[in-house]
Amino acid sequence: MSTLHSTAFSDKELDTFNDQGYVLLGKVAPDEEIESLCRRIDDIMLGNIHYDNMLMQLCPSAGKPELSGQSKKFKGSSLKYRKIQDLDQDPLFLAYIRHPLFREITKKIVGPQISAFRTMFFNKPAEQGVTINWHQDGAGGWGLSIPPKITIWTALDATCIANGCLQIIPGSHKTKIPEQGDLLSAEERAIHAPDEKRLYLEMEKGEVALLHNWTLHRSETNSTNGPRRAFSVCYIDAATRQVNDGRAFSKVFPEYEPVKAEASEANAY
Ligand SMILES: O=C(O)CCC(=O)C(=O)O
Repeated sequence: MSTLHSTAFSDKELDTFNDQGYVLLGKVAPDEEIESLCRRIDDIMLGNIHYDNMLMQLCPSAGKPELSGQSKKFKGSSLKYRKIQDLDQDPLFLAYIRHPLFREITKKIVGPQISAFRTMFFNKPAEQGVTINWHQDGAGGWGLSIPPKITIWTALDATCIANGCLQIIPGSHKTKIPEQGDLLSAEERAIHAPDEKRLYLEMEKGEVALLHNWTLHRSETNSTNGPRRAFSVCYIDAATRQVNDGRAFSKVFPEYEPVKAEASEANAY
C-alpha cells in the first residue's frame, strides 16, 4: 500500500489549488476502504442494498432509453448505471465524505460549516459511458445562493485516457466562462479549452483530486473492458440555499445533519 496523505492540508497544496485550480492529493484512504466503497456501490447498482431516496440514472449503454432520465427510483439490477446521487445516506460513503483531511480542506477554503451539494457516483461502464463536454460546475447552472468552490473527486478505479479519465484545463478556474449554464459553447471551447492546454488526469485507484468548481473539465467514453467508477463530492458553505425554493443541503461538517429534501434533478453533469 502506498503512503496515505496526512490529515493536514499544506499551504503549498493550497497555493497550487489557488494557482492551478486543482491539486492531486494522492491516496487518502487505505486500499481496503476504497475496495469496500466499490463493493458497496456495486451492491447498490445490483439492488442488493436498497435506498428509497437516491437519485439514479442508467447509462444509455444499458439499452433502456425509457429509464435513462434521473429520478429517485431504482432502475433495476445492472452495473450500467451512469450516476447515483445522495450517497451520504450510506454509512460507508458518509464516513469517507467526512474524512479528516476533507474537513481540513473545507475549513481552509470554504469555512467551518459545510454541507454537501452532491455526493455522487459517476460511472463509465465497461466499453461504454458517455462523453461529457467541457464545462464548469455551478458557474451558472446550479442556481445556488453562494457559488460552490470545491469538488473532491476520487478514482474508485485507476483511470487512463482509454477509460475516460478526467481532462482539465489548469488555471481556467479564474474566470466564469459560460454565458449561460455550465456548458461551454463551441466558440468558448475554442478560446478557453484548446487541445494544447488540456491535461489528462490519469490516476491510480483510490487517488484523489481536489478541483476548483470552475476548473474546466470533461471526459470521454470508456473503451476498456473494465468499469471506470468515481466518487465526487461538492462541499459548500452550509449557508448555501437553492435559489428557486430556498432548500438547504445535508450538513457534513462539523456534524452530519441530513436534510430530507429532493436532490436537484436539474444539474446535468
Ligand atoms: O467523472 C467524470 O468523468 C466527469 C465528472 C464531471 O463532469 C463532474 O463532476 O462535473
